[in-house]
Amino acid sequence: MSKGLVTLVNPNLVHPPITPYALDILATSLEDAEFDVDVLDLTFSRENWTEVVDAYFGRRQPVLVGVTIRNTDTIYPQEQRVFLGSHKAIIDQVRTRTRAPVVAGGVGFSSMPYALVDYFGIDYGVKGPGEFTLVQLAEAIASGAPPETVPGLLINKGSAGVHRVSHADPVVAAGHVSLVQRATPYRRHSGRPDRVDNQMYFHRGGLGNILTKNGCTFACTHCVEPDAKGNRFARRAETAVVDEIESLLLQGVLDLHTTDSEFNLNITHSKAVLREIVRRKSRDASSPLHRLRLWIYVQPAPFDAEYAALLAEAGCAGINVAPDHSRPELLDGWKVSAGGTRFYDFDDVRKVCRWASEHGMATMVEALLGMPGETPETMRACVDDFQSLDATVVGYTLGIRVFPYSPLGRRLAAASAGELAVPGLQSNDAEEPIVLAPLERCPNRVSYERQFMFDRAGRFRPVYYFSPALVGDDEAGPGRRYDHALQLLWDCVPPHDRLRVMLPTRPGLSPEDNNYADNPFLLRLTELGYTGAYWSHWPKRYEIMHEVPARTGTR
Ligand code: B12
Ligand code: SF4
Repeated sequence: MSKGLVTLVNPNLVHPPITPYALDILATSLEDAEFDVDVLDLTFSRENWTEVVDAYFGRRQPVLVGVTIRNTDTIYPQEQRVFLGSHKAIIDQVRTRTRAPVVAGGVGFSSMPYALVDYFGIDYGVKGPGEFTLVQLAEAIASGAPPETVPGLLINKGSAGVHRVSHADPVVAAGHVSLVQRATPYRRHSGRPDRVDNQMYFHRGGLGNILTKNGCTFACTHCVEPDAKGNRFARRAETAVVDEIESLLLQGVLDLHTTDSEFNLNITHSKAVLREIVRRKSRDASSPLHRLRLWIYVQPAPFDAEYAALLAEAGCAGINVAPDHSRPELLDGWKVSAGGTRFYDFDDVRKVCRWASEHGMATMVEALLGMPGETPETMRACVDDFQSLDATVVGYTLGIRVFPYSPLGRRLAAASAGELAVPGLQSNDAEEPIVLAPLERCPNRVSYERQFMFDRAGRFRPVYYFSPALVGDDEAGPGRRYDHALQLLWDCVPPHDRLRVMLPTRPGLSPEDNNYADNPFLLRLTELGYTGAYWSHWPKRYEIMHEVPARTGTR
């Protein structure tokens, strides 16, 4: 007999749509624990989500509602669009239709969980992997046990604030390994109204997704992931991963993007997953794995010739590598292991591109410009180095989103000390100088986290960092801070090489845009039936934008 119904809501209204993988994982664990589960996916109801919410809760009353918050905002410096307002509107609507408690989780949520439990006015939150904690919460609710019995749970105590039930073991609290279901495949579905429709996402977004491990043991200065996901690798059994890949392929989801923080860290496990794919392919000529096109996120190291060959044999179509920069003086102390040691140099990037090209795999290489210490000279040098790579596409981002628990966020809050407007702190919507207080000077975590997203009046004002040495003398307000550097960057890239380059833009500078959220080129791609990582089609963007939608199949 079922222990009760749990409803899982996806409030992500951004297109092209991205499969809310988390809900498949959570649904698998809840089902295994004998709960009924409904997924209420609002991504394809952007225009009429209110009616969809009302109709659903008119029909079904759960014991618990779970909401996944994948992104807080675009983290795109020239746009700085925040999604929290629409998420809150959806949560508010849900709460008018049911008295069931509401719990939120997700990677975006986990980057500022106390502030978001408070802002959404919800009952509970889960930072990091949720599959075991959510089941424990549902069990507690079903059996009438107090939520304080659920380790790791954030509880909203109203005027007494948001509190977290501590884990007995601090390693579990930060590493999250034992909170990840690693043994068996997550159940993926298509065409079921009460589950994530994986095939629909593939047809409308061109990609499916697969997780091989959770977390990251590194400590790169700008990155939220070790804190938000877990600072240890929770490696899934490779047979479970490949079973799940087969299940998606049999549903017609042929392009899969890894959702690991980085697929090549830890490389031994990554090779084990690839070997399992290769083993099954070579054993069975009719295996669905022969149709796999895999798209991966990696760091420049570790990477070797054997790895490149395995990737190609397994069906990897494209590699997205994020070296951030080429200059050692900027990478030192920026891209680092937990011990503070840099783990690659620019030569490693050249090797990745060379090996990929030898095996016919596409590459996207990403630079992150504007970090502390960046000057027009280091930026020019970085562009020259990146343009010299044998890469399919090179992408540049100008400016860095600052989160409460990234090393950069903590460092800037310490420097600001609740008093100083540290040079480089920026937000397009700032109406006053940005001052950040470190955690120990804040009355609680809600107020520490809030200052990275809201101003003192409660308006959205996401905080970014942009090296002051890149700003022109005639800056005309916070939203125009990037103008000089944008122009310089565009001037650095020779026109004959622009086709393969993704440059940031501001309105009026170019019709191009490398922001994934509601990007006209990406929407066009999926309308035309293109699949795979969007960047792989970037060099053909002008032809594609003029193409007539003639087919319904995929390409
Ligand atoms: C792969 C990836 C992409 C790929 C996705 C490909 C695909 N088809 O899936 C691409 C390149 C397309 C992409 C695009 C974008 N991405 Co992205 N992406 C990722 C990445 C690496 C994996 C996301 C993922 O699926 N993880 C696996 C799932 C299973 O994990 P999860 O969602 O965290 O779920 C677990 C827990 O969080 C928890 N949980 C989740 N929901 C819930 C709900 C409840 C109730 C509970 C209890 C628990 C819970 O349990 C789950 C299972 O353990 C993450 C970083 C990361 N390591 O997670 C960034 C990340 C999520 N992306 C990010 C961003 C900003 C974007 C874009 C907005 C960028 C842009 N401007 O274009 C777009 C969003 C587009 C959209 N439509 O939503 C940011 C979000 C930051 C933030 N604070 O908002 C991240 C964190 C990257 C970063 N370091 O900044 N992305
Ligand atoms: S950027 Fe660094 S810390 Fe972040 S996921 Fe990648 S390797 Fe880990």
